[in-house]
Amino acid sequence: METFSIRQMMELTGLSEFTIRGWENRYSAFAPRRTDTGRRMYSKADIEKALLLRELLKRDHKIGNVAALPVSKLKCMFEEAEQDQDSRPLERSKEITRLIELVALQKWTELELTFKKVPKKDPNKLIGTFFLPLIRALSEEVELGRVSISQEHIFSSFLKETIYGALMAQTQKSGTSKARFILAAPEGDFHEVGLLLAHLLIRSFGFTSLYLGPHTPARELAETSLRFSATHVMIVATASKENGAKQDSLAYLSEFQKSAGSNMEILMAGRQAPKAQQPKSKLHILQDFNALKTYLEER
Ligand code: B12
Repeated sequence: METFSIRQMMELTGLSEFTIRGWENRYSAFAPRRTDTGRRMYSKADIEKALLLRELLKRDHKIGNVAALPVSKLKCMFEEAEQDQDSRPLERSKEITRLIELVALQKWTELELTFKKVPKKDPNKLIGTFFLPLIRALSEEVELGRVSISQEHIFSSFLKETIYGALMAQTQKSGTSKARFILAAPEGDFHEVGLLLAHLLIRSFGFTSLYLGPHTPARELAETSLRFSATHVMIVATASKENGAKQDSLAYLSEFQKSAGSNMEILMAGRQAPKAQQPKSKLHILQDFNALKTYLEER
Protein backbone atom coordinates (compact mmCIF):
# COMPACT_ATOMS: atom_id res chain seq x y z
CA MET A 1 0.00 0.00 0.00
CA GLU A 2 1.30 3.44 -0.93
CA THR A 3 2.07 5.52 2.18
CA PHE A 4 2.92 9.16 2.76
CA SER A 5 5.00 10.95 5.37
CA ILE A 6 3.61 13.91 7.31
CA ARG A 7 5.67 16.22 5.06
CA GLN A 8 4.07 14.74 1.94
CA MET A 9 0.67 14.98 3.60
CA MET A 10 1.34 18.70 4.21
CA GLU A 11 2.44 19.28 0.61
CA LEU A 12 -0.51 17.43 -0.90
CA THR A 13 -3.19 19.01 1.28
CA GLY A 14 -1.82 22.49 2.00
CA LEU A 15 -2.45 21.88 5.72
CA SER A 16 0.10 22.67 8.41
CA GLU A 17 1.66 20.00 10.63
CA PHE A 18 -0.06 21.65 13.59
CA THR A 19 -3.48 21.21 11.94
CA ILE A 20 -2.91 17.60 10.83
CA ARG A 21 -1.73 16.56 14.27
CA GLY A 22 -4.53 18.52 15.93
CA TRP A 23 -7.19 16.78 13.82
CA GLU A 24 -5.53 13.46 14.56
CA ASN A 25 -4.97 13.81 18.31
CA ARG A 26 -8.01 15.83 19.32
CA TYR A 27 -10.60 14.58 16.87
CA SER A 28 -9.33 11.13 15.78
CA ALA A 29 -9.51 12.10 12.10
CA PHE A 30 -6.65 9.75 11.12
CA ALA A 31 -4.97 6.72 12.68
CA PRO A 32 -1.70 6.45 10.69
CA ARG A 33 0.44 3.37 10.97
CA ARG A 34 3.96 3.94 12.28
CA THR A 35 7.35 2.92 10.92
CA ASP A 36 9.71 1.02 13.22
CA THR A 37 11.21 4.36 14.19
CA GLY A 38 7.77 5.74 15.12
CA ARG A 39 7.25 7.99 12.07
CA ARG A 40 3.68 8.36 10.89
CA MET A 41 2.66 6.78 7.57
CA TYR A 42 -0.55 8.13 6.07
CA SER A 43 -2.64 6.29 3.46
CA LYS A 44 -4.17 7.62 0.25
CA ALA A 45 -7.55 7.54 2.03
CA ASP A 46 -6.11 9.80 4.76
CA ILE A 47 -5.04 12.32 2.12
CA GLU A 48 -8.48 12.20 0.55
CA LYS A 49 -10.09 12.63 3.97
CA ALA A 50 -7.87 15.60 4.81
CA LEU A 51 -8.82 17.32 1.53
CA LEU A 52 -12.54 16.69 2.12
CA LEU A 53 -12.30 17.98 5.70
CA ARG A 54 -10.48 21.08 4.48
CA GLU A 55 -13.24 21.83 1.96
CA LEU A 56 -16.08 21.11 4.42
CA LEU A 57 -14.57 23.49 7.01
CA LYS A 58 -14.50 26.23 4.40
CA ARG A 59 -18.25 25.62 4.06
CA ASP A 60 -18.90 26.23 7.75
CA HIS A 61 -18.84 22.64 9.04
CA LYS A 62 -17.18 22.24 12.43
CA ILE A 63 -14.17 19.95 12.70
CA GLY A 64 -15.54 18.28 15.87
CA ASN A 65 -18.67 17.19 13.95
CA VAL A 66 -17.00 15.82 10.83
CA ALA A 67 -13.50 14.58 11.75
CA ALA A 68 -14.46 11.06 12.78
CA LEU A 69 -16.82 10.38 9.83
CA PRO A 70 -15.80 7.92 7.09
CA VAL A 71 -14.59 9.20 3.69
CA SER A 72 -17.79 7.96 1.95
CA LYS A 73 -19.99 10.07 4.26
CA LEU A 74 -17.71 13.12 3.85
CA LYS A 75 -17.93 12.77 0.06
CA CYS A 76 -21.75 12.85 0.23
CA MET A 77 -21.63 15.91 2.49
CA PHE A 78 -19.23 17.64 0.11
CA GLU A 79 -21.47 16.91 -2.89
CA GLU A 80 -24.48 18.23 -1.00
CA ALA A 81 -22.56 21.37 -0.05
CA GLU A 82 -21.59 21.88 -3.69
CA GLN A 83 -25.29 21.86 -4.69
CA ASP A 84 -25.98 24.58 -2.16
CA GLN A 85 -24.83 27.87 -3.72
CA ASP A 86 -24.86 29.73 -0.38
CA SER A 87 -22.42 27.44 1.36
CA ARG A 88 -19.73 27.72 -1.32
CA PRO A 89 -16.69 29.60 -0.09
CA LEU A 90 -16.64 33.13 -1.41
CA GLU A 91 -14.25 33.98 -4.19
CA ARG A 92 -11.62 36.19 -2.64
CA SER A 93 -10.98 39.52 -4.25
CA LYS A 94 -7.36 40.40 -5.09
CA GLU A 95 -7.34 42.92 -2.26
CA ILE A 96 -8.47 40.36 0.33
CA THR A 97 -6.05 37.70 -0.93
CA ARG A 98 -3.23 40.22 -0.55
CA LEU A 99 -4.23 41.21 2.99
CA ILE A 100 -4.46 37.57 4.09
CA GLU A 101 -1.04 36.91 2.58
CA LEU A 102 0.39 39.81 4.58
CA VAL A 103 -1.03 38.31 7.80
CA ALA A 104 0.35 34.84 6.97
CA LEU A 105 3.78 36.32 6.17
CA GLN A 106 3.64 38.61 9.23
CA LYS A 107 4.28 41.72 7.17
CA TRP A 108 2.69 43.99 9.75
CA THR A 109 3.90 47.37 8.48
CA GLU A 110 2.57 46.64 5.00
CA LEU A 111 -0.69 45.38 6.48
CA GLU A 112 -1.10 48.60 8.45
CA LEU A 113 -0.37 50.72 5.38
CA THR A 114 -2.82 48.77 3.24
CA PHE A 115 -5.54 49.13 5.87
CA LYS A 116 -4.87 52.89 6.02
CA LYS A 117 -5.55 53.20 2.30
CA VAL A 118 -9.00 51.59 2.46
CA PRO A 119 -11.58 54.17 1.26
CA LYS A 120 -13.87 54.76 4.23
CA LYS A 121 -16.67 56.89 2.86
CA ASP A 122 -19.39 54.33 2.20
CA PRO A 123 -19.81 52.17 5.37
CA ASN A 124 -22.56 49.95 4.01
CA LYS A 125 -20.48 48.96 0.98
CA LEU A 126 -17.34 48.70 3.09
CA ILE A 127 -19.01 46.22 5.48
CA GLY A 128 -20.49 44.01 2.75
CA THR A 129 -17.63 43.95 0.28
CA PHE A 130 -14.59 44.38 2.50
CA PHE A 131 -14.88 43.81 6.27
CA LEU A 132 -17.15 40.72 6.27
CA PRO A 133 -15.41 38.85 3.40
CA LEU A 134 -12.05 39.70 4.97
CA ILE A 135 -13.04 38.29 8.39
CA ARG A 136 -14.48 35.21 6.70
CA ALA A 137 -11.27 34.66 4.75
CA LEU A 138 -9.17 35.09 7.88
CA SER A 139 -11.39 32.65 9.81
CA GLU A 140 -10.82 30.05 7.06
CA GLU A 141 -7.07 30.49 7.40
CA VAL A 142 -7.25 30.10 11.19
CA GLU A 143 -9.35 26.92 10.83
CA LEU A 144 -6.79 25.52 8.39
CA GLY A 145 -3.94 26.33 10.76
CA ARG A 146 -2.22 28.68 8.32
CA VAL A 147 -2.76 31.66 10.62
CA SER A 148 -2.22 31.32 14.38
CA ILE A 149 -4.36 32.81 17.15
CA SER A 150 -1.65 35.39 17.93
CA GLN A 151 -1.49 36.43 14.26
CA GLU A 152 -5.26 36.74 14.43
CA HIS A 153 -4.94 39.00 17.50
CA ILE A 154 -2.63 41.36 15.59
CA PHE A 155 -4.93 41.33 12.57
CA SER A 156 -8.00 42.04 14.78
CA SER A 157 -6.23 44.99 16.33
CA PHE A 158 -5.49 46.59 12.92
CA LEU A 159 -9.00 45.75 11.79
CA LYS A 160 -10.52 47.55 14.77
CA GLU A 161 -8.40 50.63 14.07
CA THR A 162 -9.64 50.59 10.48
CA ILE A 163 -13.26 50.43 11.64
CA TYR A 164 -12.58 53.33 14.03
CA GLY A 165 -11.06 55.21 11.07
CA ALA A 166 -14.29 54.66 9.14
CA LEU A 167 -16.28 55.90 12.15
CA MET A 168 -14.19 59.09 12.25
CA ALA A 169 -14.68 59.60 8.50
CA GLN A 170 -18.46 59.82 9.00
CA THR A 171 -19.84 63.26 8.35
CA GLN A 172 -22.48 64.20 10.89
CA LYS A 173 -25.94 63.59 9.50
CA SER A 174 -28.84 65.38 11.08
CA GLY A 175 -31.36 62.56 11.26
CA THR A 176 -34.87 63.42 12.38
CA SER A 177 -35.33 60.16 14.26
CA LYS A 178 -35.19 60.16 18.03
CA ALA A 179 -33.80 56.61 18.10
CA ARG A 180 -30.87 56.18 20.47
CA PHE A 181 -28.92 52.93 20.24
CA ILE A 182 -26.64 51.37 22.81
CA LEU A 183 -24.39 48.42 21.88
CA ALA A 184 -22.72 45.70 23.91
CA ALA A 185 -21.56 42.09 23.94
CA PRO A 186 -22.37 39.88 26.96
CA GLU A 187 -20.11 39.43 29.95
CA GLY A 188 -17.24 37.06 29.17
CA ASP A 189 -17.61 37.52 25.40
CA PHE A 190 -14.61 39.33 23.92
CA HIS A 191 -15.69 39.31 20.28
CA GLU A 192 -16.40 42.86 19.23
CA VAL A 193 -15.93 43.15 15.48
CA GLY A 194 -19.61 42.50 14.62
CA LEU A 195 -20.59 44.97 17.31
CA LEU A 196 -18.27 47.67 16.00
CA LEU A 197 -19.52 47.18 12.45
CA ALA A 198 -23.10 47.58 13.71
CA HIS A 199 -22.07 50.82 15.47
CA LEU A 200 -20.59 52.07 12.19
CA LEU A 201 -23.71 51.19 10.19
CA ILE A 202 -26.09 52.74 12.75
CA ARG A 203 -24.05 55.97 12.82
CA SER A 204 -23.97 56.10 9.01
CA PHE A 205 -27.78 56.26 9.12
CA GLY A 206 -27.52 59.37 11.31
CA PHE A 207 -28.77 57.71 14.52
CA THR A 208 -27.23 58.32 17.92
CA SER A 209 -25.21 55.28 18.92
CA LEU A 210 -23.22 54.55 22.08
CA TYR A 211 -20.66 51.77 21.91
CA LEU A 212 -20.15 50.05 25.26
CA GLY A 213 -18.10 47.22 23.81
CA PRO A 214 -17.51 43.56 24.66
CA HIS A 215 -17.66 41.91 28.09
CA THR A 216 -20.51 43.99 29.52
CA PRO A 217 -22.46 42.56 32.48
CA ALA A 218 -26.25 42.56 31.88
CA ARG A 219 -27.03 44.80 34.85
CA GLU A 220 -24.41 47.33 33.82
CA LEU A 221 -25.88 47.43 30.31
CA ALA A 222 -29.36 47.94 31.78
CA GLU A 223 -28.29 50.76 34.06
CA THR A 224 -26.30 52.54 31.35
CA SER A 225 -29.18 52.17 28.86
CA LEU A 226 -31.55 53.89 31.30
CA ARG A 227 -29.11 56.71 32.06
CA PHE A 228 -28.45 57.22 28.35
CA SER A 229 -32.23 57.17 27.58
CA ALA A 230 -31.61 54.50 24.98
CA THR A 231 -34.58 53.51 22.82
CA HIS A 232 -32.77 50.54 21.21
CA VAL A 233 -30.33 48.02 22.65
CA MET A 234 -28.15 45.92 20.38
CA ILE A 235 -26.61 42.78 21.89
CA VAL A 236 -24.16 40.76 19.80
CA ALA A 237 -23.39 37.31 21.26
CA THR A 238 -20.57 35.33 19.65
CA ALA A 239 -18.96 33.14 22.33
CA SER A 240 -20.94 30.25 23.82
CA LYS A 241 -20.96 29.53 27.55
CA GLU A 242 -18.41 26.74 27.00
CA ASN A 243 -16.16 29.25 25.26
CA GLY A 244 -16.13 31.97 27.89
CA ALA A 245 -19.50 33.75 28.01
CA LYS A 246 -20.79 33.96 31.59
CA GLN A 247 -24.28 32.85 30.59
CA ASP A 248 -26.17 31.97 27.43
CA SER A 249 -27.74 34.80 25.45
CA LEU A 250 -31.32 34.18 26.65
CA ALA A 251 -30.23 34.25 30.31
CA TYR A 252 -28.30 37.47 29.58
CA LEU A 253 -31.34 39.00 27.92
CA SER A 254 -33.64 38.09 30.79
CA GLU A 255 -31.21 39.54 33.37
CA PHE A 256 -31.02 42.72 31.27
CA GLN A 257 -34.82 43.01 31.04
CA LYS A 258 -35.23 42.44 34.78
CA SER A 259 -33.21 45.59 35.47
CA ALA A 260 -34.09 47.71 32.43
CA GLY A 261 -37.83 47.05 32.10
CA SER A 262 -39.43 46.32 28.77
CA ASN A 263 -39.73 49.68 27.04
CA MET A 264 -36.68 49.38 24.80
CA GLU A 265 -36.52 47.67 21.42
CA ILE A 266 -33.96 44.89 21.65
CA LEU A 267 -31.88 43.76 18.69
CA MET A 268 -29.84 40.57 19.01
CA ALA A 269 -27.31 39.17 16.55
CA GLY A 270 -24.26 36.92 16.34
CA ARG A 271 -23.88 33.17 16.21
CA GLN A 272 -25.04 32.71 19.84
CA ALA A 273 -28.17 34.87 19.51
CA PRO A 274 -31.44 33.02 20.22
CA LYS A 275 -32.83 31.38 17.11
CA ALA A 276 -36.56 31.96 17.61
CA GLN A 277 -38.20 35.34 17.43
CA GLN A 278 -41.51 36.19 19.10
CA PRO A 279 -43.88 37.72 16.53
CA LYS A 280 -44.70 41.39 17.21
CA SER A 281 -42.44 41.44 20.29
CA LYS A 282 -39.79 44.04 21.01
CA LEU A 283 -37.09 41.47 20.43
CA HIS A 284 -35.65 41.38 16.91
CA ILE A 285 -33.18 38.68 15.92
CA LEU A 286 -30.99 39.84 13.05
CA GLN A 287 -29.37 37.12 10.95
CA ASP A 288 -26.98 39.36 9.07
CA PHE A 289 -26.06 42.93 8.20
CA ASN A 290 -28.63 43.16 5.40
CA ALA A 291 -31.30 42.53 8.05
CA LEU A 292 -29.82 45.32 10.17
CA LYS A 293 -29.75 47.65 7.18
CA THR A 294 -33.42 46.90 6.40
CA TYR A 295 -34.32 47.44 10.06
CA LEU A 296 -32.56 50.84 10.09
CA GLU A 297 -34.15 51.89 6.79
CA GLU A 298 -37.58 51.32 8.35
CA ARG A 299 -36.95 53.54 11.37
C1 B12 B 1 -11.74 37.42 15.60
C2 B12 B 1 -12.08 36.22 16.46
C3 B12 B 1 -11.61 36.22 17.77
C4 B12 B 1 -10.84 37.39 18.36
C5 B12 B 1 -11.81 38.51 18.72
C6 B12 B 1 -11.15 39.86 18.59
C7 B12 B 1 -12.10 40.99 18.83
N1 B12 B 1 -11.59 42.01 19.47
O1 B12 B 1 -13.26 40.95 18.45
C8 B12 B 1 -10.17 36.71 19.61
C9 B12 B 1 -8.79 36.23 19.23
C10 B12 B 1 -10.10 37.56 20.87
C11 B12 B 1 -11.05 35.47 19.81
C12 B12 B 1 -11.08 34.76 20.99
C13 B12 B 1 -11.79 33.58 21.15
N2 B12 B 1 -12.51 32.96 20.22
CO1 B12 B 1 -12.91 33.71 18.49
N3 B12 B 1 -13.16 34.10 16.71
C14 B12 B 1 -12.84 35.13 15.97
C15 B12 B 1 -13.32 34.93 14.50
C16 B12 B 1 -12.09 34.61 13.66
C17 B12 B 1 -14.08 36.10 13.88
C18 B12 B 1 -15.24 36.58 14.75
C19 B12 B 1 -15.81 37.84 14.19
O2 B12 B 1 -15.41 38.93 14.54
N4 B12 B 1 -16.75 37.71 13.27
C20 B12 B 1 -17.41 38.84 12.64
C21 B12 B 1 -18.89 38.55 12.45
C22 B12 B 1 -19.56 39.77 11.90
O3 B12 B 1 -19.00 37.50 11.52
P1 B12 B 1 -19.54 36.04 11.91
O4 B12 B 1 -19.06 35.69 13.27
O5 B12 B 1 -19.30 35.13 10.77
O6 B12 B 1 -21.13 36.30 12.04
C23 B12 B 1 -22.14 36.04 11.11
C24 B12 B 1 -23.48 36.03 11.81
O7 B12 B 1 -23.41 35.44 13.09
C25 B12 B 1 -23.88 37.48 11.83
N5 B12 B 1 -23.37 38.39 12.85
C26 B12 B 1 -22.36 38.27 13.69
N6 B12 B 1 -22.21 39.38 14.42
C27 B12 B 1 -23.16 40.23 14.02
C28 B12 B 1 -23.47 41.49 14.44
C29 B12 B 1 -24.56 42.14 13.85
C30 B12 B 1 -24.91 43.49 14.31
C31 B12 B 1 -25.32 41.52 12.83
C32 B12 B 1 -26.44 42.21 12.22
C33 B12 B 1 -24.98 40.24 12.41
C34 B12 B 1 -23.91 39.61 13.01
O8 B12 B 1 -23.35 38.00 10.62
C35 B12 B 1 -22.25 37.20 10.14
C36 B12 B 1 -22.62 36.73 8.77
O9 B12 B 1 -22.84 37.77 7.94
C37 B12 B 1 -14.30 33.71 14.66
C38 B12 B 1 -14.28 32.74 13.49
C39 B12 B 1 -15.54 32.83 12.65
N7 B12 B 1 -15.69 31.88 11.81
O10 B12 B 1 -16.33 33.71 12.76
C40 B12 B 1 -13.81 33.04 15.95
C41 B12 B 1 -14.85 32.38 16.86
C42 B12 B 1 -16.06 33.27 17.00
N8 B12 B 1 -14.11 32.29 18.13
C43 B12 B 1 -14.31 31.20 18.75
C44 B12 B 1 -13.64 30.81 19.95
C45 B12 B 1 -13.87 29.39 20.39
C46 B12 B 1 -12.81 31.70 20.63
C47 B12 B 1 -12.01 31.41 21.90
C48 B12 B 1 -12.64 30.51 22.97
C49 B12 B 1 -10.68 30.86 21.38
C50 B12 B 1 -9.62 30.52 22.36
N9 B12 B 1 -9.40 29.24 22.45
O11 B12 B 1 -9.05 31.42 22.94
C51 B12 B 1 -11.79 32.83 22.45
C52 B12 B 1 -12.97 33.23 23.34
C53 B12 B 1 -12.81 34.59 23.92
C54 B12 B 1 -14.08 35.05 24.60
N10 B12 B 1 -14.23 34.74 25.88
O12 B12 B 1 -14.89 35.68 23.99
C55 B12 B 1 -15.34 30.32 18.06
C56 B12 B 1 -16.71 30.47 18.72
C57 B12 B 1 -17.39 29.17 18.94
C58 B12 B 1 -18.59 29.42 19.83
N11 B12 B 1 -19.75 29.29 19.26
O13 B12 B 1 -18.48 29.74 20.96
C59 B12 B 1 -15.24 30.86 16.58
C60 B12 B 1 -16.51 30.69 15.76
C61 B12 B 1 -14.07 30.12 15.93
C62 B12 B 1 -14.34 28.63 15.74
N12 B12 B 1 -14.75 28.21 14.57
O14 B12 B 1 -14.16 27.87 16.65
N13 B12 B 1 -11.76 35.21 18.71
